[in-house]
This record gives sequence, C-alpha cells and structure tokens, in this order.
Amino acid sequence: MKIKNVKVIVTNPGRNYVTVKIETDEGIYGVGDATLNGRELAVAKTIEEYLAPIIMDKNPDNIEHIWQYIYRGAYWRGGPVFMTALAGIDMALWDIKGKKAGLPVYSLLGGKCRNKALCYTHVSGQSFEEVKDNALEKIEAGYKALRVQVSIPGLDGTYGTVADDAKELPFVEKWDSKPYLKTIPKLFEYLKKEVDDDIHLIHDSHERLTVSEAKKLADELEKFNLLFLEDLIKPENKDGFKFIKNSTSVPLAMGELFNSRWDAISLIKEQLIDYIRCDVSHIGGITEAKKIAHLAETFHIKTAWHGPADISPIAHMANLHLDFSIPNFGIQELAEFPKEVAEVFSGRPEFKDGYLKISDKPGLGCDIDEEMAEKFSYEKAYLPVAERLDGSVHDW
Ligand code: CS2
Ligand code: MG
Repeated sequence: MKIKNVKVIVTNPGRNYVTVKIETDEGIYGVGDATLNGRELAVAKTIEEYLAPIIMDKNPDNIEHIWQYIYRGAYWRGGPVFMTALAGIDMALWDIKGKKAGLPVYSLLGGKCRNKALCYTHVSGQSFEEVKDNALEKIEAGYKALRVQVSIPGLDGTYGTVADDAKELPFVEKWDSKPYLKTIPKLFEYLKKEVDDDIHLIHDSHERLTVSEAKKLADELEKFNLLFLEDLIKPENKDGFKFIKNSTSVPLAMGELFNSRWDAISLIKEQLIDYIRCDVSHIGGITEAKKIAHLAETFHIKTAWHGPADISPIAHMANLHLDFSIPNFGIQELAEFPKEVAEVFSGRPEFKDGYLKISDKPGLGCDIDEEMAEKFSYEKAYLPVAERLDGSVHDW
C-alpha cells in the first residue's frame, strides 16, 4: 500500500478545525486532527508545504518509521505547530491501519482494558449559584465528574467562564491572583454543601500561579477532596512542582501545553504529578501519546488526556482508543462541541451515565464530510490574552 495524496481540510463549523486526510493507492483513506487553536493556518501550511511531499509513496503501514522520518529527518523539531502537523498525519495513519486490518485502533494498541471510560465535562458561571445550577444540570444528565470554574469578582472574563476566541484581535482578560485565591476556596466550600459528595470535582488554574500561590490554593482546597487540581504553575517551571507536591495531598494534573514526552519526563519520573494530561493533537499523535502513557504507567501515574472543544472529534476518538487500551487510564476530559460540528464530522465518543463508550468500527471510527466542511469557511480567531491590573502581560 502507498500514500497517494495528503489533503488538508480547514473548516469552521462553529470554530476552526484542521483535518488531515491521507489517501492510498488501495482506496483506503485515514483522517487525523491537526487543530492548534489560533494557529490553524500555520499548521495547515506546514503539512501542505513540508510534510505531505516527503511522505508521498511511503507505505502507510510503517507508522513508527514515518513518525521518526518526519520528527528526526527534518533536523528542526518539536514545538506546537510542528507537533500538531505530525499528530494529524500520525492519527490518519492509525486510521488507515485499522481500516486495512478491519479492526478498531484500540485493538491494534493491545485491545480493551476496560468497558467504559470515566469522563468529566466543564461547568462555569458568573456567580456561585450559577455554577451550582449548571453543575446540577450536568449531574442530572449523568456526569459523575465536573471541572468547575467561576468568574472572579472585579476581573473581566475570567478563564473558563467566557467564550475563548475573538476575531479581529485577542480579547483581553484581567488577572489578579489575590481575588482569585480568595474566591476559589469559597466556591468549593459552597459547592460541598450543594453538590453530592460522590461527584468528582476538578479545578483548572491554567498555569497562572506562582509556586507559593499554588501551595496556598492546594492547602485550602485539601479538605474538599478534589479529583485533581490542574495546571497550577507555568509549564516551564517543572522544579516548582517539587515544592507543591511535597506540601499537599491534593492530586495534581499537568501537560496540555507539552509537545513531547521530553516535556513530561521529569514530572513523571519524579512522581511530581498524579495525572498526565497531554493533548494527543499537540504531541505528535497516538504514537507519542502511547509512549507517554507507558512512561506514566511505569511511575504509577494516570492519564487525563486534554479534551477541549478546540480539537476536533477525530482527536477525541484518538483519546478514546488510548483510554480503552492503556491500563493507567484515569479520566477523560470531554468538552461540548458547537452544534454545527455534527454536520461536518461523523463519529465521536458516545456518552452514557458518566462514561464514554467506544464503537467497534475499523480505524478511529470517525470521518469528515468534505462537502459540508467547505460550507463552513475558516474565520481567523485568537485565544484571549491575560493582563495584570497594571497592564503588564500574564499567562493566559
Ligand atoms: C483547557 C483548554 O480544557 C482545558 O483544560 O485548559 O480549554 C485550553 O484553554 C484550550 O485548549 C486552549 O485552546
Ligand atoms: Mg486546562
């Protein structure tokens, strides 16, 4: 079998998605997600100009070899744009391998370790009451785990509580850790009384805190039994986790900004986190995620792969095939897509009673309708930026 064509499809059914479609001389094709929120065209161009020509005529069965050829062969390597481009190709190759074998990807990865995968979704609100109402609605719908975020008084557009894309120029959020650190423990105090204790709660600090602030937050949240606290400090500050981990029993999760196993390795081997939550679309795809999962398993760390709405249903399916086939799966994030997404992409994780089910379809079990994709044309959209009260830039 030979790769005969590599297409890059950029579409906007409610938000931008980049899809790689690899066609073969045997008529089988595969699809992969290569979406990098706010940088979509940079990834599309990387695939079209640099990666598609060098994999033409190669045997798509040799996924590891093609991965190494793209990753090492270029000399320049890594970074979010390149690793997202590589991820899109990698997923499409796994899809082809599965379709050719007539087997779902999880089967090729070693088979099922579980019958269903626990998942969490997002709830947020402008007030504690609104967060509670939204949480109760999700619990009613069957969710057993929720990530909760609330607007911080006095700050405009707190992360996780407003739509995260803006067209012309990035939306500017305000940030100040003092009111944030005052508000979040009170939110959990309030939710503890309102939400059934069996529901797992998660909170995402989005890499905004200093080590001392992170320790303080973890201390104050300790009594609320969170499933995990996510992304407390900057991804560059791996050593910072040593101080936090030594002073708290709250489970810690990190990884959505990582682009390879080498970003994750020190946190894993020093057991400074409890959940590794890389993004399968931003770390080079299923091939790299599987290696990270094995590394994590060696050090008794679980997975919680990134699953926001800004990666396409194809990436969510890739997450799910991993979730089912690795022993150290922890939980899967599942954000809700804009409703138009269903017109363009078919196949996505199926939710039932707090868990995700997987189908036995060969390959990844999803597809893109190219004609429909064309109807939703790309619209430039930026992620927000965060500004401190004095106008200087903070991590968003
Ligand atoms: C997030 C993301 O899902 C999460 O935990 O932190 O929503 C993140 O902000 C986006 O993926 C950025 O594009
Ligand atoms: Mg996050």
